[in-house]
Amino acid sequence: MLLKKTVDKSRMWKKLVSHCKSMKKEEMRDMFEKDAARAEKYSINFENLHFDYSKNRINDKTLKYLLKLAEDAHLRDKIEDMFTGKRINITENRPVLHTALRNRANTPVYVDGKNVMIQINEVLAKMRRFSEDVRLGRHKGATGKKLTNIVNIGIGGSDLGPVMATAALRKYWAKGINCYFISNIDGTACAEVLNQVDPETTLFIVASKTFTTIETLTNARTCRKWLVDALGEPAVAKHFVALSTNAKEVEKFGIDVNNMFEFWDFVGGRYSMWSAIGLSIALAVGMDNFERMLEGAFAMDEHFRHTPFDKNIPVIMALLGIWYNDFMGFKTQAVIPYDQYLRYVPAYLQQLDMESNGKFVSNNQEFIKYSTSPVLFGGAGTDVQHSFFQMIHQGTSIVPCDFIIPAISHNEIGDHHAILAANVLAQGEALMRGKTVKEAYEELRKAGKTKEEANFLKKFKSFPGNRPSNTFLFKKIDPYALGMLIAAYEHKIFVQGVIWNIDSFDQMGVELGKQMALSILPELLGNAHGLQHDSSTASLIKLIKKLRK
Ligand code: G6Q
Repeated sequence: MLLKKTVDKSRMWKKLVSHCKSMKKEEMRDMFEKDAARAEKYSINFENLHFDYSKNRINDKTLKYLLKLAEDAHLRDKIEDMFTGKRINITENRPVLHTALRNRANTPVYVDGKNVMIQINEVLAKMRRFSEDVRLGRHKGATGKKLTNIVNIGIGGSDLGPVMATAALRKYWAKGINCYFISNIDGTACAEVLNQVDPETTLFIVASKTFTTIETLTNARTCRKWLVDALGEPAVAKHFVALSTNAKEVEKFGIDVNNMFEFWDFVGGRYSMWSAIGLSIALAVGMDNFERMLEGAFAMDEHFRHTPFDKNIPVIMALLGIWYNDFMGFKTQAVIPYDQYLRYVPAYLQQLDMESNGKFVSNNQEFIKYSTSPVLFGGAGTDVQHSFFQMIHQGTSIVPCDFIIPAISHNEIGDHHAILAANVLAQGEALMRGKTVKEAYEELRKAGKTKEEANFLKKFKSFPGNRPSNTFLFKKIDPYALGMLIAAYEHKIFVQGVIWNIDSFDQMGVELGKQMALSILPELLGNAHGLQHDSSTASLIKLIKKLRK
């Protein structure tokens, strides 16, 4: 179902533009003062998640218009299209079924008349068998030792999910197990991991959907050689497995297809940690915990699919993002987990959001004139309070923040968690309230400054406030909660893609650079000349070659 008019020409968009003009004058401070029930009104409780979106520059009218914008985009139908396997990735003509990977109800999902749940369940069962065999020492290395070092070789979607989730679930790792990740083509990535592990106890997982990615294959070849040099060719069968959609290339690389864990074209790279790509997670935390993560994601899927939009966490997250990005003009988004284990969540979401929605062509093949993906960044609190928070509080650009905090830490030591929680709450409140110049002056006077000193400092010490944030409060970050959290962001991104009328599931924008790298490579290796480059690139090539001589 293609929309005839671009969304920015729609009636609701125009209404939002004019509504935004009046909302720009509103202060959240006042809105909270006038309405004692604001927090309750603009919060959603779902299982162990409390989502508070009251510290946003919105009122009922804003939400009404935004919700209508979603309806006008036929969001309800589009959600069903995704869950039921319609080919919504239109440029690649593929269904988008990461939701089937965690469909714990096991209801059939059909692609070309075939119930994909059968193959999904088979791979899950194979993952269970293998991860238990390794964890219990039944699958041993070539010299009879238990495999305790797990090295995932993959990049982008075949790396970031496992990196993020294994770190997030560190507390659930089996005793004695260690996880390493090699993604970058920089030889340092390989060297640093290989320096730490022992071939006899190391399992290499080559994770690549296509099995043609130059970084992953180069790294995998280096690791394979390292292993063969130490233990001989037959060791490969015990020490290497592959996660891929491409059995032919896996075999060509020299991994037995029996040691391959399959997934399929309907799983996008950045949506693949729920598939065989999650094998390193399952090895680290055990298959039961991996499946708990799937269950959490499934719970969020069900919430997203069946809850009215005004009480629907991913839908509200998406609409707020659109409100800021397209109307208020706040084009960045920070994600700040106040949980050390979640420190890679911002990097994970950076890919998920920006690779999915960083698009400039609509599904109607038109160049888009409105703003799509935000620039997403972040890091763990409280660390980031001591780095970029200066800009978030007093900079001239406004950055809506998502704060994520568990009520209970995995490491309850003294007052650590209370201090952590006090900080996240303080940030949200400070951003919202700010501090007027008058308040700053009075505070300075109270602190004993002279009138002159206070007058000099009062503006520097003031905070504009009226800066938005959402708070995601979980009871504890367990595998289930992690699944819920990540699925909520996936669906947020989906909703935004629907409203922006873009294909959130391709990534054509990464191709040009790859193509050009392939043409520059032979020049750097010294066996090609004369390719046409701009003068800057040409002289950089020359200089690198000279410096490497
Ligand atoms: C994600 C992207 C991309 C992909 C990597 C690795 O959605 O498609 O990040 O995951 O390029 O690709 P392979 O898994 O095919 O090696």
